[in-house]
Amino acid sequence: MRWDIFCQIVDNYGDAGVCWRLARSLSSLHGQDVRIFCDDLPTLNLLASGVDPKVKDRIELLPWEASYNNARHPVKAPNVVIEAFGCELPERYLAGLFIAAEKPIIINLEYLSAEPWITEFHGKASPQSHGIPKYFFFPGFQDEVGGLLLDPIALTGDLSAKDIPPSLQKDWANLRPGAKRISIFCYPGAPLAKWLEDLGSLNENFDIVLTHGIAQLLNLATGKSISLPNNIQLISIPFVSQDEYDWVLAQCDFNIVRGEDSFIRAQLAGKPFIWHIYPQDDRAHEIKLAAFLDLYLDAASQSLRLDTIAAMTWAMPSEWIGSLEAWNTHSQAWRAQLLEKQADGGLPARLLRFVA
Ligand code: TRH
Repeated sequence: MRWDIFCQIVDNYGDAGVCWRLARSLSSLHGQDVRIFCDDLPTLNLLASGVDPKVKDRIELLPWEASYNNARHPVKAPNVVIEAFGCELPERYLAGLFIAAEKPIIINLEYLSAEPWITEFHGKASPQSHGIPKYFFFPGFQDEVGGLLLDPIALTGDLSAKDIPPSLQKDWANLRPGAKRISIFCYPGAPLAKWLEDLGSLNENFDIVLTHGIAQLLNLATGKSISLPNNIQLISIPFVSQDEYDWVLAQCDFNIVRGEDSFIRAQLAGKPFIWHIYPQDDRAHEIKLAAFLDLYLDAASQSLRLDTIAAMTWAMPSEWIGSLEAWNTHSQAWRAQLLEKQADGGLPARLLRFVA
């Protein structure tokens, strides 16, 4: 089938990250023809860079306007149109669909959630005055919903420590053998300086991999360059491609992640993590975090449960680090459970079955 994915970048990288991962899975795991129309092509290209041309060249990454300016458009009407995160389709593109011989199906791909209510709404029709069928599709953890975005890398776990991406070789050479590795990709507002100072009070070496922009966040928060004891080494890495960032997550002992896509990758890496959830004005994120923790910690002991909740709500590391080993074992079991529950192929495969 032919798929058109519409991606509007509201902020940050998650919108592009999810669309690219979906496009790639549909194309390379399921042989689908995919085009992405994006209002910020440079960001999308950055995430998708470094991918084997055999994979990348089969997916068309196009500017938003190409969806209605492209002369080939009327003869290449898609079978499925994805509105990622409910973005609105360009009117002129929609007008082209009205005159297409065969009408496509439109999918409103929603935000990921662990909340129970999504089981009621997943797959429901969203009738439109224009008459083209449209449905809600909710990614999630439960069996009855749209699943998780499994991609070829998650399935093979093919992220060997030896294959250091060229863009990271210089920084990776600074890592100290035996030091615990922590990567950080969070939003402004995390109490990072205090968190790192507390880590510095522990009797262990930590190498802290700061993703693009995090060092500036730290300096802004403290108003000066932060000074930390010698057991803490800060290593700033550049913004890398999505594959390279997945590799970083797999090489660290602990990851701080955020949003939606890195949150899932951290779980598939099978390592303990802090999810810095996207903050919402109405505090809806607190309910979302609690719903996830309910599922994630269902099989955990009482002490691991309390320590994980403390860590996820930014308690200082000294308060919960004693549970790290148990948390590590739990993370591996959680990864195995996720893969088992998504053995049907997860989101891309469920989307295909839904459309069929
Ligand atoms: O960037 P995010 O915070 O994205 C979002 C947006 O805020 C979005 O509006 C919101 O709806 C959503 O979160 C919930 O976090 P996320 O989802 O983890 O996306 C980041 C993407 O960037 C992910 O695909 C990984 C990728 N990435 C790289 O490719 N290279 C890098 O160096 C880093 C740090 C990330």
